[in-house]
Amino acid sequence: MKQDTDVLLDEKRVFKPSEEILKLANIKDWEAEIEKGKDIEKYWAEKAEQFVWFKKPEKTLDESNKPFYKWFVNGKINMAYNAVDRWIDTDKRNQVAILYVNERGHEKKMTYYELYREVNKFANALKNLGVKKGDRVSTYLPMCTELIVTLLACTKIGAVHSVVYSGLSVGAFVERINDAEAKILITADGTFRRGKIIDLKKVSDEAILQCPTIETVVVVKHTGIPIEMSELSGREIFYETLIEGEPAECEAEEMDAEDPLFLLFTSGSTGKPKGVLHSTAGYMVGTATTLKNAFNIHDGDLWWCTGDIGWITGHSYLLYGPLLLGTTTLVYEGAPDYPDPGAWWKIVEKYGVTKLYTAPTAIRHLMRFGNKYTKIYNLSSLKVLGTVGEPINPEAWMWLYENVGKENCPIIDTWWQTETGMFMIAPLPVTPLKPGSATKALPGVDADVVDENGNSVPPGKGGMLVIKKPWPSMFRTLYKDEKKYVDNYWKDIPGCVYTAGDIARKDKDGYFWIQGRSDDVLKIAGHRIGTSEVESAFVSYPAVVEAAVIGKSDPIKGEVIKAFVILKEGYELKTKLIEDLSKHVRYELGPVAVLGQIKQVDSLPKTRSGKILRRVLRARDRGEDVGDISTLEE
Ligand code: 6R9
Repeated sequence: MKQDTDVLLDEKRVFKPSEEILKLANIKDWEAEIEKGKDIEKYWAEKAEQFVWFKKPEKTLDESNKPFYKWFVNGKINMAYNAVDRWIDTDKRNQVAILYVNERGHEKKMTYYELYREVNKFANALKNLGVKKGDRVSTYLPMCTELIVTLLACTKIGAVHSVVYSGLSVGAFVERINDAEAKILITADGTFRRGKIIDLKKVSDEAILQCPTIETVVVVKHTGIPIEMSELSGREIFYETLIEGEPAECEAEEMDAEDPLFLLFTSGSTGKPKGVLHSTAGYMVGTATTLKNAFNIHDGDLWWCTGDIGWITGHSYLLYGPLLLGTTTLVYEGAPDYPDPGAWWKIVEKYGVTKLYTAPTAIRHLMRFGNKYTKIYNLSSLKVLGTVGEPINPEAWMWLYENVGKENCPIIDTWWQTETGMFMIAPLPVTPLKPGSATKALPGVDADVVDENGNSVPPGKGGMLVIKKPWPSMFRTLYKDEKKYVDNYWKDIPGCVYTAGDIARKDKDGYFWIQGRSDDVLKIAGHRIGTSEVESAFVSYPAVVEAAVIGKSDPIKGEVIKAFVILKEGYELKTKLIEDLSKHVRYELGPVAVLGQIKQVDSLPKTRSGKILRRVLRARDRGEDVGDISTLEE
């Protein structure tokens, strides 16, 4: 949701931590910790000591080939070893690692030891399928324990995982698998959603026909609906058949600190989604440290991140961060309001969730039902709340603070990105909070708001949000596109500065107020989608000649799609065509592409070089001044 920061900068409310929060805090002095984090090498080197290394790094940071930074040079480490194996020899062995719950009330608990055994079995099975270090393995799975097992099994043997979000459809699926040149696909029969079962296998069957690199499809029986397995023997195999009889021990592959860990596709402002590549050690250090700091994680916590594993939020803070800290992580499969709008609060009460991390769009959705449901259930186990995905508007912040947190829980508004891998701007529980501000950069992170010359802008003035020093869990490149990595992120400002693509302001206290994207990336219900992707989906429909797409603000989703289409002669935008077009876009991109409005036009504003001026469409749509249109063709 785009923030009106002029109004927000006048925000006078400041929420100071209570005595109890101060007492429980791992870090009690926020400013002092930020000071400590200014020596980034020293700070992050210390944080790296929490892990078991096969070989300690020789150097913390190598800046010799900017922006291709290297962290923990020549260190040898393994993710799965540190997230799972390490706990087996401690009293966490029988602690629940994963608590899976679904909207039907079914639950499944996996202790660290059970997780260890299953990861090893699946890792051995993957090896038998010919998967080697560096090979790509894709998943198209619902939120389930097998997804977590798969990803950990990949990291155990050094395979690079590439998760395709189960809400994406055929078009997006094919593109991602082919770009990753994945060898193996793990999918499931279906997923539970709002009382229905969504058939994932059908999507995967259709998509896989266009994915020549896939050698084997592994199918998880998750919902139990009948499915058809392929006739081609050997190509499709059930997960349970595959791991049957596999040994429950598997040696962890010694990975170089910089070896790739995973690929995750995300939308940019131009072209197709790009594969964001994360590497091993830095990502581990960054995610574990920021989670521990921002949410004050300690033994006994029940951590619940409501984000899907298909997005970076799920990778960093549902799976890896929590397990690296030896926490219990809750995996929920279902919608927040099914079977009723008390679904989440019921889970908080039943299991005693202590830390809840969610999205502003979900909060705004649940706010509509008032405070009835948050009153029915006892939410007193909650200690810290957090949000991610888009700016949180002060109304949603206050609702969460008062009705869910009962004015006892700090709200950790975390600004970060797929590319950053970890939280970048966020408070600690002891930070004085202002509703709607993510406060300041975390210790060890150097963020700023600058003009096009890279100079810090004065308080209250808008500018580009940048990161001035490298951070350990930074992405290392865009898969197979180093040029785009450099051009898109590191070239806008002189010197080697990372531009995030967001506009922000700082107030007189140095607090950041993020305004939204400065490029053609939409955030629909917190999900990132590029206008160009949506436009290509439109023009791949026979009746459409040309399309331009902008974001339209929406009270719940933050933004939805408004499309302007030029139709072929003889076509008119009537109900049937609108329906067909909506269906087509959904088929190509999945339900994340929420259409707000489609409008038929005769022409689109373009530059002389033929680039669509979405800025002009946006301004006209909002009834604002269109600004400088000297480059407009006509
Ligand atoms: C983690 C994630 C990144 C973009 C980012 C920004 C927006 C995320 C935010 C936020 C304001 C926050 N964003 N968190 N804006 N306040 N707390 O969402 O990654 O999907 O890559 O999106 O999301 O615009 O640039 P990703």
